Amino acid sequence: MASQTRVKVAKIDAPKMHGLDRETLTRIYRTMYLSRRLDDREIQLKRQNKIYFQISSAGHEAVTTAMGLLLRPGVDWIYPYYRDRALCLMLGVTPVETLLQAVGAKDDPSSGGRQMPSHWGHPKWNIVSKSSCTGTQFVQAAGAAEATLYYDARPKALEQAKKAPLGKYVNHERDEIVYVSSGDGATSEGEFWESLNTACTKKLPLLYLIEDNGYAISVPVEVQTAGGSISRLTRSYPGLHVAECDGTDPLESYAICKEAVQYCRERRGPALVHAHVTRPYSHSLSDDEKLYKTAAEREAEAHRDPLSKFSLFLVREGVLDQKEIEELEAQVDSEVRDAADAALAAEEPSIESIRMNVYSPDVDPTSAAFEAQARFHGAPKTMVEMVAATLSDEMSRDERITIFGEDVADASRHDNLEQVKGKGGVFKATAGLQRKYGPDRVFNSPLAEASIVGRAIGMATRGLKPVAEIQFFDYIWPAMMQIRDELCVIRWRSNGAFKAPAVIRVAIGGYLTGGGVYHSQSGESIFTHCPGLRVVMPSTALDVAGLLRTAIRCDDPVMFLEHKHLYRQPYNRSEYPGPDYTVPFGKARMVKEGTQVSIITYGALVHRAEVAAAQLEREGVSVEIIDLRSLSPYDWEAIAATVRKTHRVIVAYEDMLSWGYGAEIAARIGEELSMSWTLR
Ligand SMILES: Cc1ncc(C[n+]2csc(CCOP(=O)(O)OP(=O)(O)O)c2C)c(N)n1
Ligand SMILES: [Mg+2]
Repeated sequence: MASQTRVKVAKIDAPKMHGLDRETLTRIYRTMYLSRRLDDREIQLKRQNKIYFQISSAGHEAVTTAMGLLLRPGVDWIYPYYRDRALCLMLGVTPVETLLQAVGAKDDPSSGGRQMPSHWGHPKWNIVSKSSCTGTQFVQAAGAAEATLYYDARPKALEQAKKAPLGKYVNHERDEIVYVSSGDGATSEGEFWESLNTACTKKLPLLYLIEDNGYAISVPVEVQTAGGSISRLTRSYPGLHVAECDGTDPLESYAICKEAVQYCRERRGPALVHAHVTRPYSHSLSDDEKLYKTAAEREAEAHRDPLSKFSLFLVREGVLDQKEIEELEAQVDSEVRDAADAALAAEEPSIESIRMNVYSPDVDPTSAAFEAQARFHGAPKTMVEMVAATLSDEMSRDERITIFGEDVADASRHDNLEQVKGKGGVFKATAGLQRKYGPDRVFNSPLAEASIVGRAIGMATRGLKPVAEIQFFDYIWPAMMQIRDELCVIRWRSNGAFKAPAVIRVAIGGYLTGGGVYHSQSGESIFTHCPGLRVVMPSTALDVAGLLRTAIRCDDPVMFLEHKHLYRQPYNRSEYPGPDYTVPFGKARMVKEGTQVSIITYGALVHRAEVAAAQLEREGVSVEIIDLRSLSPYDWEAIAATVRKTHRVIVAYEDMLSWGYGAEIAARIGEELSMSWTLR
């Protein structure tokens, strides 16, 4: 047998094989075949109603297997999409593990049975949990690649990240790269372009693989992409290495991907590989491509099938003979049978486990650990000055903190700071931080909200502590999907394997003279609807210090709402309460005690309630005021206590009257506290 092998090795045409030996060529075919058979088995299981959905990697196996030879398992960071089964197998995910997700098993490493099949994720191999949203991965991958460069320069941040919760999954190596993939259709998402822009601007070690199967469900590529070729469109991006390959040919793919990987590893910038692949099994089992593809089209595709082409090639070139191919396939078939049996026998998650990993199991920001004594000093600060002072103290304590957004830097042209004072935010909330902590920690982003949040998610997933800014609440909407479908659910959907404890600071609210309809919006209830996200809204400078510090030190994503009308008011100022002052989430503040009527409020209405209460007191009415200050979670006990005490309640808030935040509070009071009460 050994001598036979030697004969075969001697026959291999090395340049034609791009230097790959017989063993590697066999491994390539084996993985491609294994991936296809796992898809086939899932399809069978779906038809038997044993799984609920199937989306295959068929036709994509060659380029993703080739990529798997080049990426370093557990070193490079992987943002795959659903057709990357072969890549995941190459990186170390086992056949049983891929099927555990299909059956929704408790031990599915991607999600603990919470996501649909083929939503890859595996902390051991740095495969980051993927949602169903097409395109969200691009900006997160950019954030992850920014973390690569950040850790290169700041080893202390890496040490701190390793000590934080889930620190066992924080890793970094000098020549690591980040991989992100999608289909041709997903490149139409704005996030693709936002990501490319950042990757090229910052020369990120980010490798894009676009697996172009010619269709996005039923929409052909020429309708999807101007000119029909994403590589042609992206060639003018500065510093982007762009290459195109036949993604059904593993050897051509290997050669092309190798150059791209090398380009990124050598820190020359990002690279994009545009691979032409096929999609023989329709979009998913819920789709029938015969409805929109002609028989001729489908037949032409069948001729390009990577599996049949490569097995023929291996035999023709004398790498394997027909009998060896058959033996290998029989072995894989048996492995797939065993894997399916094991997956079908696997335990399901318990019903009670559904609530696990919505929030961090390690840090409870509502706990007594966040109660602290203020140690006041210095002149009184306004709310906006307190934001800057608190950020500054936290940055000196924790090198993982990065600050970015629109206009947050003092001056992007760092040398200008010798001559100019610096901007530091349109409200000056981040003034002086770049000057003090450097342009790699405090920097301006392009004007692109989805990527501000998406990049923050990528950085936070890798252990950093981004504090990103959305300049005005009115412009948060491009980031909505990143917030709703990614930021607040990555921990839950990965069953606790990944998290994104970023802080998103947002200037919110009205009462800004001349602000008009697009500088005055509120809408906090939209975000308190999002499980996994903490939402706080301080009304005083002291609470800014306490709650912002808690936001940074906690292990959940936090939306930190800063009412811009309150930024510079004299009535809510405070001396600085010291570098360790925190306020727990979910604890209301008693603004003023009274006996006859309660006002439950927060934000800009706290002061207005105080003014109204003073007027009422003059008329002989005793008013109690509660400032919720934390909206999710909120302090139901404080609400119940004051309502039970006064038996009359006004819920005063700036958000929409109908379907607004206060409507929920009023409804709960009506439902749970039976007594006479008045609602305004
Ligand atoms: C944001 C978003 N919009 C729509 C969908 C529904 N959807 C899922 S896959 C898909 C087509 C993706 O096509 P492409 O990127 O070419 O990948 P392919 O499936 O062809 O590999 C669509 C529209 C989604 N999951 N997410
Ligand atoms: Mg496609």
